[in-house]
Amino acid sequence: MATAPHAILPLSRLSPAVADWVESVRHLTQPAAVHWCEGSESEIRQLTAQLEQSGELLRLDEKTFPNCHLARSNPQDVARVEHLTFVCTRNKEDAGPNNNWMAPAEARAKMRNLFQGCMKGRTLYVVPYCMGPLNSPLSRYGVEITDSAYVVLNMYTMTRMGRPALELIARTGRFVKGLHSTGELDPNRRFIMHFPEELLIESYGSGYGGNALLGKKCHALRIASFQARTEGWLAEHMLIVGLRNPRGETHYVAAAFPSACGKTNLAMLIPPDSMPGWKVFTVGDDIAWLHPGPDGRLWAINPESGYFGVVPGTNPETNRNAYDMIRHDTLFTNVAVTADNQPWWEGLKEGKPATDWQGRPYDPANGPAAHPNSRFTVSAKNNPGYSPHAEDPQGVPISAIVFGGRRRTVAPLVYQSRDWAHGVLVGASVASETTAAATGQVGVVRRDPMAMQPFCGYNFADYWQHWLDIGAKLSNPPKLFHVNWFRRDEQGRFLWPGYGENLRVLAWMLERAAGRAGATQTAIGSLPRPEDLNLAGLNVAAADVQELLRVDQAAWRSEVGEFRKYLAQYGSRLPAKLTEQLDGVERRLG
Ligand code: SAT
Ligand code: MN
Repeated sequence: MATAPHAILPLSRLSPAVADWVESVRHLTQPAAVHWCEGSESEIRQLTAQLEQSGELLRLDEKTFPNCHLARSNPQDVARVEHLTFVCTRNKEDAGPNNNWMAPAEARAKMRNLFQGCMKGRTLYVVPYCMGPLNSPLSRYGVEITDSAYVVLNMYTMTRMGRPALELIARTGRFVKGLHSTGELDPNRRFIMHFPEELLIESYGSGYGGNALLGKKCHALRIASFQARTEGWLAEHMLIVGLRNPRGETHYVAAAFPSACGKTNLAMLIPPDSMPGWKVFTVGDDIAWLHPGPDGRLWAINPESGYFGVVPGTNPETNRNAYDMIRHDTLFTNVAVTADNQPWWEGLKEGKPATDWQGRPYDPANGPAAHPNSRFTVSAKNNPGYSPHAEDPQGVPISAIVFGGRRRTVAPLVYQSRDWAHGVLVGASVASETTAAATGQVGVVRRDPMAMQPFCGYNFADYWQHWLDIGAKLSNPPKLFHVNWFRRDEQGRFLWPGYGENLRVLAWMLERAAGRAGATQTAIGSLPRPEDLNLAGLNVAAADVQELLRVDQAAWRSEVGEFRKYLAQYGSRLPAKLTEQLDGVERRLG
């Protein structure tokens, strides 16, 4: 336990910069009380008990789900709200066509109005946090002020939160300010504003996930991506996974997929029985901060310390580790419950729902029992596959970067880019069917470059240039790939089993990175021939494998045309190198 003399200083005296800001927010929002979060277990126990008492948290069956709770959100507040999320840079062009933009002064005035007196009768919590291991030079700090104790509990799990973080802030003086109030939970009075030039986030009117846990998407992606550009690194929407092959060598892969496309499952992959000797370690499941290292390689840390994962579909077959890790010390949001008070969700093989996610008696006529975007919040330490190197201050070296989306057609199972610059084009060209992770229509294909469409804090054209610049700095860059686990046939049947079997594709990538595996050259990049993949013990028809590895020239020509139209909106800011790469693909397609 902390014994240094300063450890007994009240938190409010550790950092004058933080204290001044808290004071000005207190003045604006007029809370009944101010609570500085220590981040201790007893504090969290107390907050939990308080929320149980008020009915905001429901304790689940203690025998089968020890120390697990359920929170039900407002039914109008179940996902990120991209149409209400803004990047407020001084110049509109710096936010780019990929962001909603508002002039900073206008946004500040609007938010001031909303925040005025909004915490009357409530407690204002001050949550100092560190994104990344506490002892890492790659970590960054923030302070979230919130009036939601539920947010505090989530931040406790998702970040290194409390006194040690505030001590680091006091020492370094640099932190991201995040002001959050649940307000009235009125979708018409809801905004998530980012001021990257001021390292400031203001969020009002939602208590849900990425809208409210400001360390996550708001800080670790939108603000951090902006900061990373000026500092020469990358903040990405990527999982980080370690793969140990039967020879005992471990390589690390970072993979970018849109929300609710299986990042958590890939990060916790269980090797199929037919691939003995492989072992998989999770470093992170959602966000990677990537830094060029002194050795010319790219090194990654996971800024988070927990998982805020999609619950439905989790079962022993899809993700054994996740299934096991959420059976204790887990906070569920918007799942259903059984008659004996166990959490329940679609995809679970046992039990049946008695009460749906809104707390109503379950009736299939009302739709799924658990909300499709219901979530678990759980510490990374609960994960049986948590990497022993996940907290290494210098991060882990990345051998391959994977981009992917959810596409019924066009994109083959896997292809490798020709080089870094072509890989930037491949990443930029990601398109994916929308999911329940954000409010709006589900299942429509949209462009989602590097899976960062909702999360890049600046103009994508500048972002692609930054990617190109980072590559130029690396003497030993990771190899870049694209995957699609979600190909279907004309009847809508998935061609690839996914989950653990995805290891076959990852294994090919690592062999490629080591210069060992074969491939065939195509217009879009290198694809494995069936004989280049380890398909031993895999139950997929040869014809399906052929189809998964086919490049449909006509479909790709139209894909390139669509992508060119999309890129046109970035105008003269678009890096010439990217257009050259696209021209190259088009030429090769003939
Ligand atoms: O709600 S979150 O933004 O945290 C989850 C997600 O969309 O990936
Ligand atoms: Mn995500």
